[in-house]
Amino acid sequence: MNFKNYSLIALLFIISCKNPVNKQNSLENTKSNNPLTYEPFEIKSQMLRCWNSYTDYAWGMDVLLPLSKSGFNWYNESLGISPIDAYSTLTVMGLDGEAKRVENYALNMDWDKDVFVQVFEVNIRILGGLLAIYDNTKNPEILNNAIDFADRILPAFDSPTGIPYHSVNLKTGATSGNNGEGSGNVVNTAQAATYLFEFGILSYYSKNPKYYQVAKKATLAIFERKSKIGLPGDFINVESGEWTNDWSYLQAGMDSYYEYLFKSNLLFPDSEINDIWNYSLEKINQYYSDEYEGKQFYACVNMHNGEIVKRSMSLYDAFFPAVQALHGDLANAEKNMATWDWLWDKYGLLPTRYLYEQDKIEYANSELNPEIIESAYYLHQITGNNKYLEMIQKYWADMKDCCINDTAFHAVSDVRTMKEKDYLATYFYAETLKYFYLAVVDDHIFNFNDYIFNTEAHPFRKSNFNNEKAKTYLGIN
Ligand code: DMJ
Repeated sequence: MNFKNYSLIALLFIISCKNPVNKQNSLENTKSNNPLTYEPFEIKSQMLRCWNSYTDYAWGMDVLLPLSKSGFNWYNESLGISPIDAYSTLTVMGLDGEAKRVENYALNMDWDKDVFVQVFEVNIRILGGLLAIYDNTKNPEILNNAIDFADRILPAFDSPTGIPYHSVNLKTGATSGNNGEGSGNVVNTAQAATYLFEFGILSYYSKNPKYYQVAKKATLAIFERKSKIGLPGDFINVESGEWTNDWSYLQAGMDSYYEYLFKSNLLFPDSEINDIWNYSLEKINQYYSDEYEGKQFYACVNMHNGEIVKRSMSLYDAFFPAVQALHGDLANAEKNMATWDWLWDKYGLLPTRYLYEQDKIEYANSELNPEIIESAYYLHQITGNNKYLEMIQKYWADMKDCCINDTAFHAVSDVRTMKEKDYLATYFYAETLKYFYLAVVDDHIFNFNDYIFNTEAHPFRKSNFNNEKAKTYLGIN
């Protein structure tokens, strides 16, 4: 089938499913009017439609603004974040012409840019994306490009603690910034220590341990500063190593620190990191776990005494059932997933933050985030239970109801009113559509068991990495 036909089908599809429903205050209304089944082709045609809109209205820019039909850059100059993030989804879906265009685009990208970039964000999206291109193509110029990019963010780690500064200038290597929490050079724990996975892959492919070692130093710097009861805090000064806040949780700000303690080990076994992961998981279950009114939640606690300081959940922590399931803790994964599905059903999307003790939304926006779909996908793959596939089908139907438009999809500024927001996050290409697609494709097209995903859903084939070589290339003792 050629692309004109794809476009026609996509257009007919949009016309047939565009049926905005105001879900406010009505549980009945959370039932979608869209059919609760879909085929891989539907997601692929949506990916192509959204991709074509990006190339039509925002090509070369970081983000598509789908309502104003324009583009937006994170900084003064574009880093091409949407295409680089989209690459692995384009290849997984067999959109090879589009993927080749991104490969060429990335090859021509000159990272010598006088811009301060957020180290965490560009690591998971750009370095992760470039490594996914290399993993797929084995094009040595792409690897050189990834090395060049990584070498430009490496000066961020040159702090007294080894924890990276919030931002680094790609041209000069100057560092800057804090994230608004306290004064000085402060980062959250995820920004401090979400590097083992990408830096490990780069060390493997470049045969240069320096990247993994820098990432490991930052991770150890967080772990070694845990409290007496074994919990890290959520914000830290990268120069003094002092915690600037004493909360501890699974939510945005700490989420991917935990995710990478676990996942990096699945590609590159490192007993020291594995021990830290097992220790941390025990503390998560001991202190964050909060069975409240018959449901499994994970609360915010004080890092020093473990007491609950806030009963809240952010949509980002919906990644955790996936980690629990992959780790083999199906009992907790399934209980946790049920809670997320319950929250989804209240609104027909997840609000950014919800206070479960008060049954109240704290932040009502929702930006087409992938985590709940990711967890249902892992659980469906691992348990084979069709209820998880049905959840994913419901999430897709609901997302179409609230967020589809004539260009692509859009975020919402309030899940109670579904007020439109003119933004399409780069992870919608990298993650959200990928998980919807993978949930329904045959195993012979993509076998879940063969891959480990980075936190931005870039899949890396396990068989590409040999444990013995990894020890040498990453410098693992
Ligand atoms: C993604 O950019 C990554 O998954 C990150 O770790 C946190 N969540 C966003 C999408 O919600």
